[in-house]
Amino acid sequence: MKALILVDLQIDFCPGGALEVKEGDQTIPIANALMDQFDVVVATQDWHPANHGSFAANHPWRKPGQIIDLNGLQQILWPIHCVQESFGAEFHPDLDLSKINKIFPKGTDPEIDSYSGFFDNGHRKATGLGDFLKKKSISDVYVLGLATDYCVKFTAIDALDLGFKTTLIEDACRGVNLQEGDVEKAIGDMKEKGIQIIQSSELL
Ligand code: VGL
Ligand code: ZN
Repeated sequence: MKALILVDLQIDFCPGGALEVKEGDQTIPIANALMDQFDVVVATQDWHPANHGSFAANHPWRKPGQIIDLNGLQQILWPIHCVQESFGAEFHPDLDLSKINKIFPKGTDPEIDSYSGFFDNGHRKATGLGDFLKKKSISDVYVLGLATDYCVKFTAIDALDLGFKTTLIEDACRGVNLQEGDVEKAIGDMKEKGIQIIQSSELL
């Protein structure tokens, strides 16, 4: 059985959003076109409380892009984004929600960030996504979404580590590229670990 994981296809990660990813919205039509091919479709949703520790604005004098120690973990500071119940935290309006079986919110604990859809960045708490996929007898997962160099990468790596045969749909992802080459490096890291990299045309 095959599952499609849609990572953070939210307004704040698309052009005009609070943490906009270049061409982030170009992933949406591909996601919609692919959903029918899967037994299970799940979506992760970055879902932060307003006092979240990853927001630069919650740390005196800090600016987005700086790195701090947040409860023992290195944390890149971000602009305020994906605040629970806010407009920017909603899924992109063109995303077809009718075919999504379950939504997994993440980043809800103000004390720790969560790039992966499976665990927080300290691997302390699970979101339930892994158990959900196992219960549905999923063997293969396909990952797409935003952002390639953060949430997509860590979601795909955790999927692989949990024993799923894991494939990244490269053209259905876009990255932040805080530093030039970050997306390329993220793809290389995933490939090296054993994640298969494909283009959506290979499925459509
Ligand atoms: C993400 C930075 C902060 C992502 C989420 O979805 O990749 N990046 N929060
Ligand atoms: Zn976030």
